[in-house]
Amino acid sequence: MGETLAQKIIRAHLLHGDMTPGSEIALRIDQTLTQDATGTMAYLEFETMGIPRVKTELSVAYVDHNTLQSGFENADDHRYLRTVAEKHGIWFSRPGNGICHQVHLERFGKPGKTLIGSDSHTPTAGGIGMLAFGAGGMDVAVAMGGGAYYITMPRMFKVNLTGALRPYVTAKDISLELLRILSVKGGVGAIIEWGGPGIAELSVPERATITNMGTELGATTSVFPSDDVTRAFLAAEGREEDFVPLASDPDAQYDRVIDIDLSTLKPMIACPHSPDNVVPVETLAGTKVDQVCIGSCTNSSLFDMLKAAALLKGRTVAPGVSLSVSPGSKQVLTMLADCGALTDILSSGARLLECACGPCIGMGFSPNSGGVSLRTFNRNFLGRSGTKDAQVYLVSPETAVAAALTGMITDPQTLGPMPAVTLPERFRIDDSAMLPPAPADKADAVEVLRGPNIRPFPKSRPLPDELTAELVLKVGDNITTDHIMPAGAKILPYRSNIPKLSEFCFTVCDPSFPERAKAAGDGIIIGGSNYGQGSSREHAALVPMYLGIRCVVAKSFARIHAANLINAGILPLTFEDPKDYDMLQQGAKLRIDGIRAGMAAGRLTLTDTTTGFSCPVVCSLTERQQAILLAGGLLSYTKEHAL
Ligand code: MIC
Ligand code: SF4
Repeated sequence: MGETLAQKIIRAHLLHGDMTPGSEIALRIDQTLTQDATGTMAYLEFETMGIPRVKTELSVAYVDHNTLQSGFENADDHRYLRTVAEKHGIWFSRPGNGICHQVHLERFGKPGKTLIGSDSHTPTAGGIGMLAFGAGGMDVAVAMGGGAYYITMPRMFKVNLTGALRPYVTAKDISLELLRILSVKGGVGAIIEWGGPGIAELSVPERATITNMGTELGATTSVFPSDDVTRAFLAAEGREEDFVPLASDPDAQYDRVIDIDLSTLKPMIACPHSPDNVVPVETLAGTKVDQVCIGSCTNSSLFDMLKAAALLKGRTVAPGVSLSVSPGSKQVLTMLADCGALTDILSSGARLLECACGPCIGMGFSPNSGGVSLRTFNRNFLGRSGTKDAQVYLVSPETAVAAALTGMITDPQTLGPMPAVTLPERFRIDDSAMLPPAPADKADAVEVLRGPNIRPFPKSRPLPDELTAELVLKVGDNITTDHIMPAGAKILPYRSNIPKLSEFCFTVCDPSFPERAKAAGDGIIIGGSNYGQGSSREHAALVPMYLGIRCVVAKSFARIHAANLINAGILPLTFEDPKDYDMLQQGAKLRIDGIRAGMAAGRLTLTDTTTGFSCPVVCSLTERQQAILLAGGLLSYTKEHAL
């Protein structure tokens, strides 16, 4: 039987395990990336492993999230990242060089290679035929040290594209349509492969928009074949030698096939506060808009920016709208300047922001109170923009420009003929903002510089055999990591300072949580389904661990967050019968006995000692994961076991 493209890459990198869906596999990782908001922790973890140089083919430290420097904290982090990278054999992408996923695609992505990154949108590199996964910082640290990356072998989904997109209908609309069909849980446990005749028309950056948003489906990753389109992109980046052709076998088997006829698609929009809350743009036409943002790792390529510039040319942003444009990379920005498109953007009244994540993570440009913001981004979770009562919608660059010009949600198809946009055959190659690591024989002389914002990594405790703990928080379905550990300009600077960060934990849901959790000593959180969706931030596990959380019992977990909980030494359990969720009330005293034996048997009993209610809970952990928990987290485990 033939293999899918993802199965071929997995087989070529398989270190342990068998490729039966649902069983644990260990993969050799060729490349890693970090961004600054998760990177500081990842490198602190790497340092504690005592390995002098990374063992990957390539590791890169990007700075793109915490670029506002309203105090010393972010600048300290940048300096730490630059020096720790230089010492340990890691490339350093300076602030201003661009968003990690966009720059990685341009300069480093290679078809057929594996990549893990401490950012959930690392699957963006699937647009160039890489098998790329978002992971917690500790997993990235282990991979940098030459250790394997463990995942559950996914099922294989295929999205088969036929037909061709009509003007004003874009790659973003394909992603939104798939979110409408599958929901934010629809890709859980699966790799999504894209194929069919329709992909020939999609450039690598458009493919990357789609693989980027696969994260919002909960998918393990998403991947496109490597074909003539890939070769042309690599040639434009001056890296044609990195091209290898890759495709699934004609008789490859998929667990699910979804057909989308591109010619029937319309411009789509995701409504507040979830990326799967999708309807056609035309159904909301006329809704007043306060703010429009174009950029983010989803839609900040040269192609996206040129289209936006062509539509803005000679026109003026509506008086009530504030429009921001953040190109994805220095390459994109300088090419916009070279061809004059930047002038068209600025003349329209747009505000140019840095080549960074910016408004996507609430790092500036928060909407006005109750404001309606249309963004070309990938997430619109409650409060993520920095304005709690803002209404954030997700759209394509074309729909974003239409709203910026008219002041209301507008189907871009009403703007008249779409101006032609062509991409140059060669991109502008200037890697001056990408600093190489010190050569191995000079590394000893590099001093790693730390400021007062860089606090030591918090210590986790081995899991006890009997746990008595307070149910400190009960939350509902689809709790995101933005609920657990909010971000934004005020909080992100403390990503290297867990004690300070803990003051903000879960405050979106309950401002009293940090105080109550601390006072409770040991704590348990009860969650609904898809607990921990969204970001890869391990802080959403490290901070609860610091506040005394020992266990989370949920109806189901998002993949990266479940791994982060285990890495932090927190026991993730699921209800055998989801109805038992209703029987537990916040404040109850809970007990779990015989944890060691129960983990091995896959089943434990949770008892509410306040009411006497008890219920079975499922503990589906591999032996390795059990050992990590018993050791008190992945760092303690790696100290006991060779990588
Ligand atoms: C996000 O988009 O939520 C982030 C910010 O990029 C996160 C990483 C982080 O929290 O630092 C992610 O997607 O993993
Ligand atoms: Fe940055 Fe937003 Fe992309 Fe996360 S989703 S990497 S915050 S641009």
